[in-house]
Amino acid sequence: MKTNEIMAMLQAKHPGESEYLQAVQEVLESIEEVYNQHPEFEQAKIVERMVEPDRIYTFRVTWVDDKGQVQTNLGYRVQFNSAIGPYKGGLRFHKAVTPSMLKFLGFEQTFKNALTTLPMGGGKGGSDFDPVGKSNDEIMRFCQAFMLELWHCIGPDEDVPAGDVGVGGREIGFLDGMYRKLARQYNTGVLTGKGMTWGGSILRPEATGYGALYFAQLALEKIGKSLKGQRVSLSGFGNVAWGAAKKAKQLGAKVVAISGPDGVCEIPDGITDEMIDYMLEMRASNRNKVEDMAVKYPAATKFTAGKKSWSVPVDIAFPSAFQNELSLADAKELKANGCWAVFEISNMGCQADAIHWMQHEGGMLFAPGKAVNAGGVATSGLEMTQNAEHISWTAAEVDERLHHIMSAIHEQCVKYGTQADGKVDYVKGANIAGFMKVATAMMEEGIV
Ligand code: 2IT
Repeated sequence: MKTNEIMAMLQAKHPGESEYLQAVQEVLESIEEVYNQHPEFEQAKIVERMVEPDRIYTFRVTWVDDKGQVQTNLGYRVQFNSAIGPYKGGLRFHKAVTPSMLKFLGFEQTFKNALTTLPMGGGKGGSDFDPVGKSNDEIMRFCQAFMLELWHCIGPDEDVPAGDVGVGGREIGFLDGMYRKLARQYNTGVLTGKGMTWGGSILRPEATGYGALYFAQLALEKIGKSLKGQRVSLSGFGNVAWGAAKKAKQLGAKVVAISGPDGVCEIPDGITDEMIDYMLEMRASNRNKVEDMAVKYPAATKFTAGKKSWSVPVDIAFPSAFQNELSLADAKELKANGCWAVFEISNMGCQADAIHWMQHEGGMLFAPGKAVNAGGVATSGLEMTQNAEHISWTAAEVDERLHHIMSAIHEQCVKYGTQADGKVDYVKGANIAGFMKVATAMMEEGIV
């Protein structure tokens, strides 16, 4: 396998699908050497099969807004790879959603889910529906219309969606309510991220952020450091940043910046529990403005329009909003201001040249989303287990399992990513470990 040959083939087949091509290129570069040590992979054309989704559903979603106007959006479900289990992955509602975006996310999800140690394949879905400025009723009507099509494509042993950007507990509620109505299945693990009274797992809302901070703690321990006393920045103020802020604070780090599409909110003395709770209200308002935090807590914060979190001096940065949100220039600015580690919680949060620079010239510690943020989908897997057993575990039980899974993911990165100088290349480690598991399953299942 030669990465450039496969990429040329993919570019010809999928012109302009930039996020998807970027995600594939990153994985192929990491695995090329290992792949070429296995002639049986080449013979079974594992890479050629793995880079294409098994299937993609595309559907029209029509709904009526509060003014009585008819609206039409596009809906998708990308079922990427089922070699190790049912398709599993979130739904993203965002105005910029395209097939390229969902294919990149489904591809990443396949390897991430493999790392969790649980039997879950990879999938992703969503819509170009823009939740910004929508009322609660509009969100409900859209979710119901979306599920009218999606329910044909999913099932507890077939494909299990969850939340992602723009889809949180409220949206999962509306989606699940409609699924129950249509499918007449009431004990379903067909969606995860459910509410606590109807089959959800305790700690699932926090899990992506908690897992990321557990992972960071393990990576820091490996080099004789800890999170205690570190100044950290997050981006966004959604579900992921919220969970990360909670755990960062519990572990003794100081969260000094969060952000939004409108700018950055600096919090020089560190985020408080009250502010962390307020992040939830900010998200539920659908205003999508981080300035609201500065308006609510003017004495403790400073809002700067048009700036990102990466302009704020910190020790450790946690991109936790959207793909490609951290550029090469941002990486250089972070480093110049004293930052020495970046843990990506968003999927593909850093641009490829930024990652390369941080790992080489910049001499920074970097760990990729598919390892760092895997605690979210892992806890979705734990929710599926609880649903299948008709029981609910306690917070302590879920947290212990999450911690155990994050340790296992970290160990796999160390196993496959340790370099000659003893340092861990977490990009290589995560990509090779995830790839080897999926490739082994595909080999054993034959040419299908
Ligand atoms: O990117 C992700 O891993 C998620 N959005 C969570 C997926 C899930 O199925 O919990």
